[in-house]
Amino acid sequence: MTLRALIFDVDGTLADTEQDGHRPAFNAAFAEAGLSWAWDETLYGELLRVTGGKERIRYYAAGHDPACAARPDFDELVRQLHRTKTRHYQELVGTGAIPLRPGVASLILEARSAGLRLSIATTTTRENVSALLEASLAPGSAAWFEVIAAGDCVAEKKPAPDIYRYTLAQLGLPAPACLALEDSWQGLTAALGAGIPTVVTVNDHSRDQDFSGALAVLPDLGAVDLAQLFRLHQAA
Ligand code: XBP
Ligand code: MG
Repeated sequence: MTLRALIFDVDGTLADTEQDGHRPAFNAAFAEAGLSWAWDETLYGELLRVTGGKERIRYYAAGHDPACAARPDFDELVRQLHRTKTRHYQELVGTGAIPLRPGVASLILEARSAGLRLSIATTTTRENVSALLEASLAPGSAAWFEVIAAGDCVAEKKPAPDIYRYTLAQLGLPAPACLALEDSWQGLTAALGAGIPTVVTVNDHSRDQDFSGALAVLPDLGAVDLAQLFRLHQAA
């Protein structure tokens, strides 16, 4: 089937946002709330197994601070921490401190020129996606993406296929007419679960994960151009 749309994951695929973006934003939110929690790089690498910021906070609290997790206002605390974390993340990303990964901008520009439809399927929030695109791709570039499926718009986060099914429904396209770009096992599993052919670009967190079923596993998007992605998609 002819390729009609690219669906990009955000964290780890468009940019290495986790260790230098999300992690310090979580830590700033914990400090602001008077919590003594601090996520170092090693711990955060382990916590990335859990997708979604609120889910990650809950998982950490259950294992490391059960007294806090048992507080009657714990649900509200998690929501408040996540709101604060999102504010810190946007401030940080808004400075342009987190560049896009190699090949990302040129692929997006090439796909736009070729008339391919562009969309996003991510676990993070829509505001975070816009902040990154506007600061690190181009002002106004969030509008280049016809569908930005983000965060809590579905019940189950990756590796569940929900966010990709939602994206397909919004695009009005069948899965084989799309190509997903992902960086993690959770993301690949979500995209394949929705039947979408997927190319993986690995990063420091994901390079040892199992990417069975991917069309290709690449170091970054600088390793391919659009014509090669079309060929990979056609061979699927
Ligand atoms: C990866 C994630 C995200 C971020 C945090 O998302 O698991 O949860 O780490 O974002 P992606 P929030 O699907 O883009 O790879 O705190 O906004 O949830
Ligand atoms: Mg990702």
